[in-house]
Amino acid sequence: MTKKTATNQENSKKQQLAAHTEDGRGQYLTTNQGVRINDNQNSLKAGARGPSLLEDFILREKLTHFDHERIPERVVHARGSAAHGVFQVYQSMANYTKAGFLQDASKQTPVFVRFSTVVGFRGSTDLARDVRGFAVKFYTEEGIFDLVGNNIPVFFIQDAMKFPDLVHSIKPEPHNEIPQATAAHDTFWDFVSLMPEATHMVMWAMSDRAIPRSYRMMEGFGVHTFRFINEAGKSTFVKFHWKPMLGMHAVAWDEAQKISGADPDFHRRDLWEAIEKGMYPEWELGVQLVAEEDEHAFPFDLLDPTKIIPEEMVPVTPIGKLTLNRNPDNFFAETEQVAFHPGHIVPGLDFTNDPLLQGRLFSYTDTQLIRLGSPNFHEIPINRSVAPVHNNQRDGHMRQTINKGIASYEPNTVGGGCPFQAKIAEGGFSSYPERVEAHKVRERSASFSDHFSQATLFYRSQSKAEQRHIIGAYSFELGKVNRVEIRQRMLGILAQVDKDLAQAVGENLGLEVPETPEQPINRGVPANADQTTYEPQSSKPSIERSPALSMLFTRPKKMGIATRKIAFLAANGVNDADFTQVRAVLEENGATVQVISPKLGTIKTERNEAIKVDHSFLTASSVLFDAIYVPGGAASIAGLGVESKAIHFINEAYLHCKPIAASKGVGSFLAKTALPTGILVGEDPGLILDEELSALKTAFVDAIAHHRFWDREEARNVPA
Ligand code: HDE
Repeated sequence: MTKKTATNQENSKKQQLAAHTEDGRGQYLTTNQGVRINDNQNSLKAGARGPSLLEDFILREKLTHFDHERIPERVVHARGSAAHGVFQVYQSMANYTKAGFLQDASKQTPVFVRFSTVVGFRGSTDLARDVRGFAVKFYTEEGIFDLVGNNIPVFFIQDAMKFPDLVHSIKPEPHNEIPQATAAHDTFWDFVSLMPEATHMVMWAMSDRAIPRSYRMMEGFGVHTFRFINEAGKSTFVKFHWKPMLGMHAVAWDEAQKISGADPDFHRRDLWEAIEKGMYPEWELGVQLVAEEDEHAFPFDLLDPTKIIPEEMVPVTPIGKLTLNRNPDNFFAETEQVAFHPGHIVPGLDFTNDPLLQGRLFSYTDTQLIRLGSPNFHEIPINRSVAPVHNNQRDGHMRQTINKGIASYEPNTVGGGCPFQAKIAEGGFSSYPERVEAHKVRERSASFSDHFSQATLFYRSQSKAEQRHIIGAYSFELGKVNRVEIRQRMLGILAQVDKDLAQAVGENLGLEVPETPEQPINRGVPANADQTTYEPQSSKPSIERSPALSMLFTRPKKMGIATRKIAFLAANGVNDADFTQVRAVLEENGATVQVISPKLGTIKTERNEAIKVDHSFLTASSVLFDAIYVPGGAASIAGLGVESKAIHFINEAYLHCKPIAASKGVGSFLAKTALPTGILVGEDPGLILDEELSALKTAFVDAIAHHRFWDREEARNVPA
């Protein structure tokens, strides 16, 4: 992440938004009609103790507007956070696409990016185990392009027809609206255990990808195969990837559940604070390109959204960079009212026949009509194109544009034939003339029926720790399922993916995995169809292992500790050198230090310097920090030693495999915690407990950059 000057943030979209931005500072309070208000405290009454008068237009206007403040939340992806930024291509992509924003390395395209969870309601927690939305609106000079993706590169289902079923199964159960923001209940697992096509995506959702440390530390994917179209009209298949410069990091599942209580806004706050501090989050846009003639060169179908193209088969080429550099001014006006649509594309891009994508092309406009209430949602400032908009669409609720002239049809002569069509050479959009010759059928292509091999590839490509977490996640989620037959059916599916995985989950659930499990039955079959044509086909993964699928094998482009949050546990009498030197080195590296003490206010160092306390143990929790440091100072150590929450703080950070550093002389306090002593400490590079100050500083920074020490999980037995 880099610190940028404010001038980089000036762009056409910002200027456009400025015209719609209101600032009440230094202004009179008025009604919506602009009348200055003299009394905003009392309604109009017949006598001070008398009845209110209907005539009170100020009260009526205020209450009416308030009564209508809420709009329907998104049916999925309701909870989200967004930011403004820019996208810049590294070099011209003209060989593949004529899209204007991908031609010129000196051009910055304004963007607005919204991250979201999928299942929970608007007020739910950020740390749910869930897929994350990663939706990018490019305000290009040729119109709006929305890349409406997720942080997982595949989807649960292959055909849009199943989307309402999927969402109904994962949302809270309809009779009692329980549980909130989680798949861990009977209806979801009932559905996916009957739909083997979901197996691959469910595997990703059970992995650490579904509990990211930060929106800034997760990947994004366009999921479907799209098309690039160049000036000559040649088409190349393309899959889009966003790769975070900070690398990918997750929290522990136990930690995620506790963060949901301690700070349900954890990801929202993290994104907001990073941008406010000028530590701008960055991603590289990568593409996997497949020549048109290679459409059938793979053992899977490019149109099947439950499949990836392994990066080892087609590398991801970085083509540009996304930087988020400005927080929204108003959550509702921008983040809530932004309307994404995979059908918003510009010349140089086109769709494929992926049946999931095709259904999405209908759904997103339709959903904005109910959510934003009018076909004029494109006129809401955050949704406005910076390219000029001229057409003969007219009227409707809340129309903003004042269209001049009498010609609202085309062709016309009374308006001079305007607005007129653009030739392709003038930037007019034309669809790729793909040849289609077929019967009209409701069918699933046989090339979509391998449901397990990429799930196997994913599982086998994970590190030991990641596999352990996947086993834990299945065991947790299925443990929340009440009907044993659903758990058993899921074990049958897992057995198709990996026997050891099924065995480990089965053991945790107290269920047997049969020696030769039966092939799971696909229940997602049309009434008249031949069941055999819909049976899941097991085939060998096209490659044995794909290191790119593991979060731990994928190294960040920018290693470092910028924006990491470090808790210093200290009380009165803290050692000056320990405190100031370690703080200095962390802050020089861009990390944030917060002082946690038994009480709020200030503490005094050994040399009587005052230090501001950021949190008492009452409002702080180890789960909100990336690493912990305990400076020396006999009185400070004694003060912490009588604070059970300080001991719990350390134990919990240890449980979650975080770096912990303590200066020499802190032993009496550490002895009260569950940290290992002696030789065992040396075996864990995340514990820096007996080093001189200079060595401690270097080792601690390295350990924080490493993020987590998951190997600790194998031996650990921590009372936290
Ligand atoms: Fe969406 N999806 N989706 N989706 N989706 C919506 O549109 C839908 C799918 C995604 O931050 C809705 O404006 C259907 C895949 C994101 O505002 C709705 C199908 C992917 C967001 C909708 C899918 C996504 C949405 C709800 C299957 C990843 C949030 C509110 C045919 C590639 C965008 C809204 C934001 C939102 C429909 C499947 C990503 C109802 C019918 C696959 C990131 O229109």
